[in-house]
Amino acid sequence: MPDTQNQDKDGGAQTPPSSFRSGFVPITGLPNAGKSTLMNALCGTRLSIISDKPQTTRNNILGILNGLNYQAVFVDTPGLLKARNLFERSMEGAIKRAARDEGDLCVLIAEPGLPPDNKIHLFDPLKQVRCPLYLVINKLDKETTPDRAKTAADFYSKLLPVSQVFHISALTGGGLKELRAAIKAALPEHPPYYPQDQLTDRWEKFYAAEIIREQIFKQYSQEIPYACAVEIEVFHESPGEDDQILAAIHVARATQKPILIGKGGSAIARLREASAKALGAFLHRRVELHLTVKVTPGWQDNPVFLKEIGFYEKK
Ligand SMILES: Nc1nc2c(ncn2[C@@H]2O[C@H](COP(=O)(O)OP(=O)(O)OP(=O)(O)O)[C@@H](O)[C@H]2O)c(=O)[nH]1
Ligand SMILES: [Mg+2]
Repeated sequence: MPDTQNQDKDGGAQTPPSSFRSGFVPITGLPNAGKSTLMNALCGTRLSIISDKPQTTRNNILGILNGLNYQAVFVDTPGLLKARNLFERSMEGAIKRAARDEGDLCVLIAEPGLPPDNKIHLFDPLKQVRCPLYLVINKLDKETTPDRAKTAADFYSKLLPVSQVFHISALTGGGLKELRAAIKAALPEHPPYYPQDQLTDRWEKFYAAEIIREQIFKQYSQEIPYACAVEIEVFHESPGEDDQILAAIHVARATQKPILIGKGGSAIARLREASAKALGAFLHRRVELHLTVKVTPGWQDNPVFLKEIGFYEKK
């Protein structure tokens, strides 16, 4: 569980004043648009894992920003996708629930330029959002052609009921102050949904699995990160001793196991070392990590397995 105080920079308050604003703000967009980077930047804490590969985030993760007289509950969602199996359908359901049904304000984050033609239909659910829709054009730090930001703004504003447009860099923080202020202004009057020192709805075990997954995304290429699911089998804390964490990495096919393990176990040893270091930094404790690789054929279509590892949410 992250321990950084996520009070908004304009100061924090623990007692909600009478005109308190609070609401849910789903962040949606195509894979790799920068949703997780944006949520982390808005909350000032690293809550969601990030990689340069698409489809890193797999389920809805809350990031709670506590301000002086408001609480914004951001919902980082998986990238908009065309589901090919039960696992991806559960991701798709999570996006639709957040963006279409549960949001008080929806943030659509997009890269400059036009989306690929074959992805345009993925935005259809956003045509029916019941809340205001903010369009956020991201990655302007690396954009050398200003016209492409305008092209994106025009395209999405025509396609969807966009109420305001913002230009930002989630990576450098450019434009975030204005976006944060506009988000605050759009929240309905409501008491805080969560205690005002809470940062997220997920706990250490979930983060342990996510941190190992992030290292898998960093270390392996092609289909391997997508074939893996991480299950924390043991998470044992004992005062004065290193945490003992036993994690199983499930792969979908037997041929993927030797790739994950590498020659003489070299790849899995590197993964274990990098993951233990990242977990130790996250938990502020030393971690003894054990990894096993299990072949769980077709886990992406196995409802019992998906439920066990927390990815199968009801529609
Ligand atoms: N240059 C630049 N890169 C960015 C910016 N925001 C995000 N990125 C990079 O874009 C990649 C994807 O970022 P994520 O935050 O993981 O994107 P996402 O939309 O959550 O992706 P999925 O979870 O896979 O759908 C990472 O390599 C980020 O570092 C930005 O403002 N500028
Ligand atoms: Mg993400």
